Amino acid sequence: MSLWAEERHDAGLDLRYRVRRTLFSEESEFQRIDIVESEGYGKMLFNDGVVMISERDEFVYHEMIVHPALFVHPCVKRALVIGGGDGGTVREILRHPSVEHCRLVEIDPAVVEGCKKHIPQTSAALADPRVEVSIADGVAFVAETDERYDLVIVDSTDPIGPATPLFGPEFYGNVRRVLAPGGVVVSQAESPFYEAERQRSMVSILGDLFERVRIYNYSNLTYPGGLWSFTFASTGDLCPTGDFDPARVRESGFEFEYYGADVHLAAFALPAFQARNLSRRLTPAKGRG
Ligand code: AG3
Repeated sequence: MSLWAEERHDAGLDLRYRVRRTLFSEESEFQRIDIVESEGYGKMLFNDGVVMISERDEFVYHEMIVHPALFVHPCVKRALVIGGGDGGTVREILRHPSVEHCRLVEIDPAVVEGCKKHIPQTSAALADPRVEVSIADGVAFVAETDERYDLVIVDSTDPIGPATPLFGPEFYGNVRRVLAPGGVVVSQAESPFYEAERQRSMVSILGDLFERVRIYNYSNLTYPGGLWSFTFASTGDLCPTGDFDPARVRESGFEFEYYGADVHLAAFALPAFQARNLSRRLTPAKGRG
């Protein structure tokens, strides 16, 4: 008998992964959480049957959601992660020595618990003394907190269930409120193939609230279609390409699996179909950016 874990996608697509064993299954207040050991992708986390991470390719997503902003912002001291209970985003943020405090706000304790038990590759970072984990609704958190951050990362699942408000204007109004002057917000922005309309809506919501708005791409192994995006928005004039200094990446001495100075710049170059879809709302790059 063979066991499969599958992600069933709306577009008539089914992605199936052969499972060696199931490590964790829980029906939480918010969603169903499964952690499995797969045949070819290491351990995998599914929320409501949607792939969140695989050990095999999580480096792509986590490096790309974090480093472009941290290498463009002059000095991120305080970072806020909404979602991302697996800890991968926090792990990459903590590599930057300027970071003094990182708060993770995850709505579902079962995600943090399951990953702490079974996926140390990402979750070990959550034990770092610079990190504070809050089990809370990120939407309410940004509406209520007095804290201010240099960087906010919205490390969300697809716009379904508890994540839906994380794609809306009210939430981003409050994200803007918690950002320090010159602050940056980076958000999980789905697939340019499957979610063209969602990308348009995100870019337009951000465009109403932020000074600069761009979108950039990464290519991974486990999300439907492979090519996925993040939005980048800043409250000040910071341009993710024009204000990017490749020497900073080299001087960091960091070793990456995916990100790098060339990848940084290339990621903001959009395929024509995506650029056309978003053209009306994106901020032009500064200089030759
Ligand atoms: N968050 C990205 C979820 C998007 C995946 N969508 C999908 N498979 N249809 C992952 C959290 C990693 N920290």
